[in-house]
Amino acid sequence: PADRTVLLTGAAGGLGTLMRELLPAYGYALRLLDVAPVEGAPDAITADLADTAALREAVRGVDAIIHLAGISLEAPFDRILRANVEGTYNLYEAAREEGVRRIVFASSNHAVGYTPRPRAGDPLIPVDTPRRPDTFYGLSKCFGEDLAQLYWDRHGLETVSVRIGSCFPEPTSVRMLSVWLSPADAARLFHAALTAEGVGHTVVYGSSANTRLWWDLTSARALGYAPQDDSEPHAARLVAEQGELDDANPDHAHLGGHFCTNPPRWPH
Ligand code: NAI
Ligand code: 15L
Repeated sequence: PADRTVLLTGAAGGLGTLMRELLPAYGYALRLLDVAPVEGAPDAITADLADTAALREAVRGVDAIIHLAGISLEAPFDRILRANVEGTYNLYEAAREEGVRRIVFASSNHAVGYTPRPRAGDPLIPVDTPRRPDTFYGLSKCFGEDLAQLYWDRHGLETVSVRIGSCFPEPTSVRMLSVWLSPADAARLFHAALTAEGVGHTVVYGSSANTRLWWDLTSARALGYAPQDDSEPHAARLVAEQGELDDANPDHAHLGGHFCTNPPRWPH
């Protein structure tokens, strides 16, 4: 895809920074957008998702969009509404108006966060498990997935909704041993989501090939995603520090972990 220009929204964030480093190796030319300045990228577009004129210009001429921008933790409903619900709608409208063919949407495991965590011997959680958002944040990801379905059915705009687990350089908790998406696997998955044929609207979980995986990667693999990493080498250290997940601990009862009990708040 050497000639493919991709708009990366949320380029100043944690995942955006990792993808700015990793995706150019796949041949993409990245156009960057964030409401915050993007360090080391003077050409980045500084715009809020509320700015429909700026979005229209930002999406003009791109082959695809990776949509990471938004509030990534729990926040008051009005803020989630503006950034994640209206913001994602504004981006889809701009994409529709400018004829963009595909969006990769950063959904989240918190769209299904209240799903009970599988115990030993339970089947993996399928992508069509009923949505059970654990926060207003997770609810906004359910909206994004439904918006994506509408824009496919009505307008033929394709989306891969990636229910990302935890994408950080290393897993830092015992829960993350199950849900970790290594940055290198995230780049593999986004590349697969950008290049697979005929995705319509496809929902996938975004994780590495973790030994302790909780959910089913079949739909991700069907895109051509072949994860190379596994969190298990971090297990001995994390379990020694934190202990195994405890069936009596409410923080450990659901896929969403502590988002179900004491969600981390958006600091800004
Ligand atoms: P982050 O909070 O580090 O980055 C989000 C970026 O979006 C920030 O740079 C922020 O300035 C920008 N942003 C927020 N509101 C905006 C607005 N109204 N207009 C323009 N830009 C705005 O989050 P992170 O970790 O990089 O996540 C990226 C995306 O992936 C988010 O949508 C998040 O919900 C999703 N995700 C991330 C996971 C992870 O493990 N990192 C897990 C599941 C989902
Ligand atoms: C998310 O959706 C958050 O954006 C990210 O910061 C992590 O907390 C992740 O989920 C997680 O579940 O660990």
